[in-house]
Amino acid sequence: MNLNDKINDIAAMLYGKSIKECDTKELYNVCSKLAVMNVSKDWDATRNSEMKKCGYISAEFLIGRLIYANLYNAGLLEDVKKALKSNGIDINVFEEVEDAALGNGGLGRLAACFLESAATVEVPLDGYGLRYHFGLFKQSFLNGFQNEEADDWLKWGDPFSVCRDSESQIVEFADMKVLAVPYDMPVIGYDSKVVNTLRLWEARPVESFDFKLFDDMKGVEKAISNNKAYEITNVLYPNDNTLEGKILRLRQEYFMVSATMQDFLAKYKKKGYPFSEISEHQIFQLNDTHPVLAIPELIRLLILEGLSFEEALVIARKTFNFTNHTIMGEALERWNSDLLYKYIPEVYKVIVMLEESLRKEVKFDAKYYIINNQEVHMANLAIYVSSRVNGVAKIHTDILKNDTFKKWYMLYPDKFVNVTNGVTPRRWLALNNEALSKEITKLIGNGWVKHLDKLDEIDSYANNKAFKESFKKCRAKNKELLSDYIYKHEGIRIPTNFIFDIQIKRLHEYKRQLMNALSILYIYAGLKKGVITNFKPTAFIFGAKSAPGYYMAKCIIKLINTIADLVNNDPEMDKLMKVVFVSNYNVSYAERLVCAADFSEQISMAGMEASGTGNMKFMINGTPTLGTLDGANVEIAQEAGRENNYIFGLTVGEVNELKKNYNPRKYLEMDPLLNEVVESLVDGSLDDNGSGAFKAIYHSLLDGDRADYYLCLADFASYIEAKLLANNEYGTDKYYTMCIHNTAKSGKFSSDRSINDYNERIWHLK
Ligand code: 26W
Repeated sequence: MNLNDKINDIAAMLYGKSIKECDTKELYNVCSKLAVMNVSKDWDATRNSEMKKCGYISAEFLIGRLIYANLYNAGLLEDVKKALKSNGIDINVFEEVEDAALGNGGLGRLAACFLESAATVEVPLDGYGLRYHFGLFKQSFLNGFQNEEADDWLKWGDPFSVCRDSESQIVEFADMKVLAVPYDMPVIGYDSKVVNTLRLWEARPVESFDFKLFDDMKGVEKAISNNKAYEITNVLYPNDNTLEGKILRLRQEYFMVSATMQDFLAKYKKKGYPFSEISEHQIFQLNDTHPVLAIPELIRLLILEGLSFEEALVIARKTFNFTNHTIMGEALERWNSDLLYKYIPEVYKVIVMLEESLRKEVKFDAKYYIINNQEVHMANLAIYVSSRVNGVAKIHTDILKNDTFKKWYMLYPDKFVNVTNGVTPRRWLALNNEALSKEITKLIGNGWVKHLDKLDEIDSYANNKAFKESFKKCRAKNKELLSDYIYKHEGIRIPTNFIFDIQIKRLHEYKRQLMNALSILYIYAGLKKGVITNFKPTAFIFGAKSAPGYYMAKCIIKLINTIADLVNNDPEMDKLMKVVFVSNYNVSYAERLVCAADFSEQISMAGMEASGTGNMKFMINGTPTLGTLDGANVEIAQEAGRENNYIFGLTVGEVNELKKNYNPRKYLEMDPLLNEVVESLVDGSLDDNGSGAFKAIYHSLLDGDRADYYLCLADFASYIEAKLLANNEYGTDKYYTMCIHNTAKSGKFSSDRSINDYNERIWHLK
């Protein structure tokens, strides 16, 4: 049957229409189902195969828009494009389809890249998580302040999922029982027979499922209890890097892992293997501490099966591995003991047993115990039981070993391994950068899509005139597309002959969007005074969401929007500078931004960014990094050569040294222009609508014992120097050579490599 007929059949089945009659939403559902049907045999085969598997348990899977990636990976994209075209439909209509934003930022997007890569390199890795009804909020600006709205992603339907309600589980809290209903998505790899599963659990009231369990409740009581059940998977917590010690968050975490562990054990028992052999068939990777309750939950379930605590612990120790994604104190999860005892007492009892077992084994500083100060430290629990613990970039793993978890490392040196993060080259080069992909393929064939190391073959063209010319054209084309898109969505026109200097990531003080903002004010003032000359016109582009309750981050958004107003409305700046804060930055926006960037801002205070993955996306697309020696920037500079990036600022060692005795005012005394810029926060030249936002920023920089905690002022001089050097070198022959070196040397940052590393060092599958 030809594709046209197939598509029409699906349209007829779903909507009783031909595709010509379908609207965009219907078309989207039809074409998605086509991809699912196409892989259904391989999906069955993978699901039912007897090989050892790994479950990647994560509270977040930031999968974004799946339609293009799935069609592409299934080998259907070009044919579907043609089939739609023959019906007068442009496949670009799917750009309207909203992202599934079931994650906050790096950790969630990493989980999505990992699943795609595992399917591609044929590693049996399944995802387990939560099916949030509302994903990360949609962002708009009101007077330059962030405004949040609900993200109703399901209004587009959920065509990639199937609901397997016969595999539902019941999760018990002390005060309620909840039904966990699984929705499964096939994870389609590129050119691969392995189709893994992403299983997301949805919470529903148990009542309609088993009336007897609720016999003792009536009327209103039942209604309240029903609502409480739905509440659990209603919304994704929008905090990135801050702990929310709330009961609902605890319920989410326990709900996710209890459903996952029960589901696994039920299937395992059917197969009839002994419990002692669990880790030969199934292991789990815990994505940060959010799923760590899986450990006591599995032990609890094994004890119910008749094992002793000691036997169950031996099994758990072989079954779990743990990834840490941040060293920020405020993000390390601790749960109040009373809260755990109140809502999941049986699990808490197991945690107490683990604590006793740990105390028998070692004498530690208090902060290393699982239960300390009436709180359960999830990272300590995870490290104690896990077989392997990993950081996400070399420098990050070193910090874990030598600092954050030092005593653990001394106790169990072999537990600690590094696996540097990566990103999928299908989404982050092949699909988002059509122009450059074509040129690369022309030169070296398309093997790079599956083996990104092959990009090294273009390195010898870094000085080739013709290739440089075509690289330049690709960039220009992408900038045009982005400029149009930004005009359409933000109402601001960025001339494409401007340098596109881009910082996109969650808004956080440690990521130092504020330092970038101050540098823009500094350049603005410098240009006006004529002390900065020969400046090439630049558009400073930001994209970021702030956690709704993160006051300082919200102040910084307001500041950048205010600077944008100032600069964009100044006729003197018309041919020199633009500033744009794009609204509702998300995965799909990122795809357009990373392929159009001339410089990638990765400017966190050294020691703070565990890895970063945006930095890798820019590098693969040939954009030099303007960055500190933090996270994976270190490895990026190593791979590409430091001379092909703009590296500046204090190193981790220097940061630690300086922090012993830091005086931010010193830097203002040394640089009168910087002083002027900082004073402009409070001297009335910038209007924060009477909110006090800029005064708050001013104080955070200069007052109290946390003054300029992230060293924006200490790093400022070297930042400006690097930024102006980059500006100066932009557009030259040397610049494009640098760009090509970056793409050529980016092979390491494929998440295919990360998955292979996990498999070799930790999972040992296949
Ligand atoms: C409990 C609240 C909370 C929420 C999110 C705590 C911690 C988080 C995440 C761990 C934050 C996060 O996304 N970390 C990022 O993980 C990426 C993938 O490894 C790294 O590239 C980023 O550097 C790191 O900030």
